[in-house]
Amino acid sequence: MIAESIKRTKERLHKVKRQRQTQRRQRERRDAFNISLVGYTNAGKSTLFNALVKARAYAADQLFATLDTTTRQLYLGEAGRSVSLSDTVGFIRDLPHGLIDAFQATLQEAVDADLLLHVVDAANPNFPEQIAEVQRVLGEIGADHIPQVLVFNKLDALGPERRPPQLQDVYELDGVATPRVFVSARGGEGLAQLRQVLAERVIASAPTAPEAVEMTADFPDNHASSF
Ligand SMILES: Nc1nc2c(ncn2[C@@H]2O[C@H](COP(=O)(O)OP(=O)(O)OP(=O)(O)O)[C@@H](O)[C@H]2O)c(=O)[nH]1
Ligand SMILES: [Mg+2]
Repeated sequence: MIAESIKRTKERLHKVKRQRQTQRRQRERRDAFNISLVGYTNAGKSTLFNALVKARAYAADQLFATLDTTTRQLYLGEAGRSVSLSDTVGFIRDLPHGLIDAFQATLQEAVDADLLLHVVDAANPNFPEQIAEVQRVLGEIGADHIPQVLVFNKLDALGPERRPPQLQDVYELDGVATPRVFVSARGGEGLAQLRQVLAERVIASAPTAPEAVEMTADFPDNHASSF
């Protein structure tokens, strides 16, 4: 009887732990400032994701386990806090019909974002059409109201005659004046400016959430196992 009781208690404990983990994940999403990388396929989203996250990977490690595989914490020193950065699937024209549902499901991350980092392959002569296509899909999934920062990537691949006079300016995107930063995700140029622009956005739109305090108070078990 005692063995049976221990077993049942253990099962209950396991269930409670799982529920708490789910709750914590939801809370993290709600409290965090969520940034999603979106853009046409091959624009360099994943390369940029890695470049940004690696820069401060030390701060991120502890929270990785509780987030999706494509989401990482990104510490923005200029804003004094972390944000949550998600890589997403690349947009592409004329997606086969059978794939549209699966594609849109994976883009749910983008719909929930506070800010979209719209990555563009600036070295591709078709970039204006690609931007238009991404805008169209964002409209379709209901993410066209989310503020954007445009990242014109592959700066290193632009000839000297196409190099912009400054790395940071404003681009008119469907009638909206949108901050734009030129970067080379591969070489690292412009990433400091991008972090600065992101930090300004975070400071402007979200009060600092007392995440650490809340986690300690509500989830001592998870907290302890994370460090
Ligand atoms: N020259 C140059 N190439 C880059 C740069 N960033 C990414 N690339 C290359 O562009 C290609 C696509 O990069 P990814 O990061 O996989 O692009 P993505 O947007 O994640 O692509 P999907 O996942 O297919 O949507 C790779 O060959 C990268 O090495 C850059 O700054 N300069
Ligand atoms: Mg990718």
